[in-house]
Amino acid sequence: MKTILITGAGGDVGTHLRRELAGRYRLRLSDVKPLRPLARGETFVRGDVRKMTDMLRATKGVDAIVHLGAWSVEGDWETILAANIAGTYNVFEAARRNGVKRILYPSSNHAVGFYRRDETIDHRVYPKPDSRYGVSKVFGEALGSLYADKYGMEVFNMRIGNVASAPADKRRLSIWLSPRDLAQLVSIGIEHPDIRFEVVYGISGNKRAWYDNSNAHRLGYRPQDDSEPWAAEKLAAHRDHPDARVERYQGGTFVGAEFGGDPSRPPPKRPGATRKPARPAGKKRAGKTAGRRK
Ligand code: 15L
Repeated sequence: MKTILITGAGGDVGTHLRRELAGRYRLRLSDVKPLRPLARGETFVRGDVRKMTDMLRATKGVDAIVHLGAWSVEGDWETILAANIAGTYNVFEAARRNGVKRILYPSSNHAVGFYRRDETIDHRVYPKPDSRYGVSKVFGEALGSLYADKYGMEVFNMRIGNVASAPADKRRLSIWLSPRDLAQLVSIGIEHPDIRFEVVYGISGNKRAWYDNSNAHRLGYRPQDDSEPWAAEKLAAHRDHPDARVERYQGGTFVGAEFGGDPSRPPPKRPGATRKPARPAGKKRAGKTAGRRK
């Protein structure tokens, strides 16, 4: 049985993952605060991602790492720098030094949050982060790319939408990821024999998705859930945000926060996104033209 390190295991996503992966892997849980009680098959190692020595200890002897330990929303620069930039570097570098090849990196929808909701984007689009938090996720993807190309690490980037037992609101109907679909995606990231560097979207099979998740499907992902059963309820409860940008862009409130641009000016066009309705049958999907990996 493989031993999997989960950093930041005490957070929301880690808590879902522990439950879903129980019995399938030996789980080494790491967090800044002790986690109690531990289930069978779990061990705990106290670890702060901001400290290289902690990460060297935590990553020793594991088969793969799910690196969840981070600041998980927008934050001031010092917080993002320490937890998400330095923290992610520490985990990749500690893994490299300990000979751990495979890292599952939970990127975020906020790495591409400045794409509009009437666009469908795939895994090859140019990043358009909507926040310092989103920038830190782009950094993590870039670091993974470097470690894959330079050191032969196997890096599986999941641009996660929102993990919850049910979609929280209208926006999350498009980006919801159920815990069991999260576990399926993570298992693919751990087990797939041909991972070098991949980007997939961490969403369930949502009818209202803004993403073309064909790369995840290519790797065998078959989501079991769809947010649609909650659609009527969430749409009825929805009230448009007073800031139109929050409704226009995929990143929602992360986009509106601290906005300093001219809202009447359209954002620069980047290759790789199509406006809905989706392309006519037979035409190439968005994202096949820019310098991308696949
Ligand atoms: C994320 O990346 C965050 O970690 C999570 O807290 C949510 O804000 C989620 O995105 C979202 O966009 O709903």
